[in-house]
Amino acid sequence: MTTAVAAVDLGATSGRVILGHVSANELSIRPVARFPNTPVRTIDGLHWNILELYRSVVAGLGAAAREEPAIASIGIDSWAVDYALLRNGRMLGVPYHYRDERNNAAVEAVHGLVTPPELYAANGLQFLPFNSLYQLTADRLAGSLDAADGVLLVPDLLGYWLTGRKVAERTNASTTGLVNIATGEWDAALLRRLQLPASLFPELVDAGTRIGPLLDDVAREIGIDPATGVTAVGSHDTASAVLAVPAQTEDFAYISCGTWGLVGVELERPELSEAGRLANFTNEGGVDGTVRYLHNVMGLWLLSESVREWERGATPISLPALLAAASAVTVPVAVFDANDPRFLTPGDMPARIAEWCRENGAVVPGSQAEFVRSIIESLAAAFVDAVRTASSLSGKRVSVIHIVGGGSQNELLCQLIADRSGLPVQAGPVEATAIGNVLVQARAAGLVDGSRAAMRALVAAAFEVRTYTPQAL
Ligand code: ADP
Ligand code: LRH
Repeated sequence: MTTAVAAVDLGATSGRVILGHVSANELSIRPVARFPNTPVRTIDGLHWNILELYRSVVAGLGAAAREEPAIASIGIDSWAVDYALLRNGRMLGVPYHYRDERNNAAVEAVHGLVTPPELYAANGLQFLPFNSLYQLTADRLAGSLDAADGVLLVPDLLGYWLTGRKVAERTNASTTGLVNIATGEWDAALLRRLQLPASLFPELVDAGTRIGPLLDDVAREIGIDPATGVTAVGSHDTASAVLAVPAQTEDFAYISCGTWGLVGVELERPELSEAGRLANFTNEGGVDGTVRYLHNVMGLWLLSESVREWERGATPISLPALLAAASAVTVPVAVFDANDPRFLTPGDMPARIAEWCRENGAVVPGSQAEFVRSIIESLAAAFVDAVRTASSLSGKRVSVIHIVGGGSQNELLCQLIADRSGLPVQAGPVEATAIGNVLVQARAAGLVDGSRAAMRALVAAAFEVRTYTPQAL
């Protein structure tokens, strides 16, 4: 029997296809394809290049099949909230990027129909202006829903194109704001109040469900046995990442750190207090019915968007060199509010940071190195604040902070989190999301023991995790 599965993991900045090998005491991953995920701005806004992503996924699966002809299954995860509209199975238009600015009017329209406290009681979600319910309302107001008879979130859309079967995987569906926090089903009453047709939304399935075999044409294009199935994984990337946190204790907080910093704790039941709502903490669906009680911190988007600005018309910047220069900065730098909404949309991030500093009486960073230092200090402060708030709101003790994802390679960031929190920080694995994707498939294929603790022990044994010990500030 094969022990191989293929994980497709699409982040907001890049995507990869990874081969995972799993047995009771072995877990290894091998990246077989990496590709950029570059959004496209047109006259009608900011979009994902979804066809290019699909082409890259199919090509990447082809590379996986050449290395490992017998793959037990394929799983797909991506960033949350974004979707395609469909009619008779055909995609209508090009999916919007959640950083598109069309949601502002929709937020007001939604809150005119259902107040924020009512929304929180129904869906348990933090307010993010791009939660799918606002985007769908923007579509409704633009008349775009009139022609639609279906909605699929990005991983479900790609799964549909691979298999012909339309479903909504629950962890990602929870980020729409339209799944009821108590029942785990589409919230019919909320949909009615928001004037969104319930018929748009497909059957909800749990991570681990087999979606179906590949379509014959697709299997031929990939070069793989058409019986190879697509399995629903924690298709919200953050759900997969949290599953693969190599925690050896119950008392952990996590930071899933890439484009975003998703900071929180894992709970067995939702935490729906008014204090949590006001602190903008979310109850997103985790694998196995767990709750990801977390807050979205702006994340390394602040850094990547600054680098994009500095590289405009100039030579490319080396990230390791920039981070080394930031580590060497000795002057005190501004700690700005990384959660400020002005940082959400694409644009000149250093200018926005400088603007924040001027408005708040802080010293504007004087060089690229100082800007980067200021960004990393500010992220560390926001992360530690979110860990403390998650712990106090949920009552969950935290004795260690795990950081996973691309940001776990940022040594300065990891050390500053340890220093500011006074807690040990365990960094890695970088590819936690793909690993969580692999693990759910491996469990569904019977390759690995079912408990989350057993899966996390496997991750801890298989991947290097670096410990940062708090130093006095
Ligand atoms: P996403 O899944 O959101 O696309 P990733 O988890 O891939 O994000 O993380 C991407 C981030 O990781 C980059 O924005 C960058 O800041 C950070 N990163 C990548 N490589 C390195 C590195 N060698 N050292 C430090 N940070 C890195
Ligand atoms: C991280 C992420 C996050 C969402 C955002 C849209 O990639 O999925 O959890 O809030 O993208």
